[in-house]
Amino acid sequence: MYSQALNTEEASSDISPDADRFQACIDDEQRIEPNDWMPDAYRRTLIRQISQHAHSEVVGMLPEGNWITRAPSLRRKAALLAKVQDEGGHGLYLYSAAETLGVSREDLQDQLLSGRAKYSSIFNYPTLSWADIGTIGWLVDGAAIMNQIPLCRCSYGPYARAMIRVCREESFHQRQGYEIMLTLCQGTTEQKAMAQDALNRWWWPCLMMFGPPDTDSQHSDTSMRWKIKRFTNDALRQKFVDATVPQGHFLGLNFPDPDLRLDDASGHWQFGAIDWAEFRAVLAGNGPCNRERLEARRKAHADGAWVREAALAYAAKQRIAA
Ligand code: BYC
Repeated sequence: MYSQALNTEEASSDISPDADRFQACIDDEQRIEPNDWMPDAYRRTLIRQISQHAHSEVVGMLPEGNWITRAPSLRRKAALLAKVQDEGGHGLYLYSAAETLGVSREDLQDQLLSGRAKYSSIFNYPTLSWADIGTIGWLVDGAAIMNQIPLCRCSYGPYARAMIRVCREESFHQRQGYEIMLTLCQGTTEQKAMAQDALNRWWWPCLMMFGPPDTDSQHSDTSMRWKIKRFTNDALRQKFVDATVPQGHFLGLNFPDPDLRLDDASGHWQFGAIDWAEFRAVLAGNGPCNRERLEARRKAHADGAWVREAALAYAAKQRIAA
């Protein structure tokens, strides 16, 4: 919707006086807004990252949505329903932010439904028990916060502003997840075992969420220069591990990593080797649930066709009446 008014037609060479001025603005911590001049590569990088982020929020509704009807109490059901709804909302803010760069909502949706678009690797794993819902809130939303708080200072205005509200809501999601874990860990032996099993299955995929190691991250250098990213993948992964390990120990849980140990000299938790072959397999479409998630998304889109038609018919009626 915003895209019609944007200056996306102008050829924007990345080597020009404009490019120098652009980088000077970034270096000076000024925000870039939709109608400002920007290098094509900056625009493409943002469209790629914001759309992948939006798709992740939308697909991220599925593993948890799966448990709404099976939540153990009315209170848990209401909280989970609200959380999943928030994620849908995050997807919508982010699609709107991507639209300000000149890409259409229809194209973005088509990319996701056709299987051409990437979304976070984490959402290709199954949710096998109620403890998985606690673990997703605690770890997946916890990882999301670590990655997304710096995005509130991203150089592109619409993305940075969208992230402020997203982060506030993610913070609530993380707490509801941790509270589920706390309840399970203070419960029966079976409940605590369920929490441990969920941690065992989700820990490594959560570490992968931060993306490939810095040595293999093809976009990090440029994105850091443009202040889209403020920290590298490895730096954020380490911050997440340092924040999360004491939380797990407080729950009385064990991390599935025999190499995990506190390095007294640096104060950081050192962790074992991540299985990057698994990450690459998930990205190639061969994770445990890739096909199922895409099918569920396509079905939801098809089932929602009548809502879109009704909304358009209603908008047309309103225009005639006005
Ligand atoms: N999964 O050069 P790199 C959420 C791709 S939503 C899949 O380091 P970049 C939540 C990457 O796209 C979670 N692909 O890339 C929702 C690139 O491929 P292309 C999503 C991944 O962009 C609901 C290639 O690997 N969060 O948290 O500099 C409920 C090389 O990587 C992944 C965001 O999207 C992955 N995990 O850094 C709860 C946040 N990692 O495009 C929670 C915004 C990397 O060249 N995004 N790839 O084909 C970012 O911060 C950055 O895009 C990333 C990757 C850190 C993810």
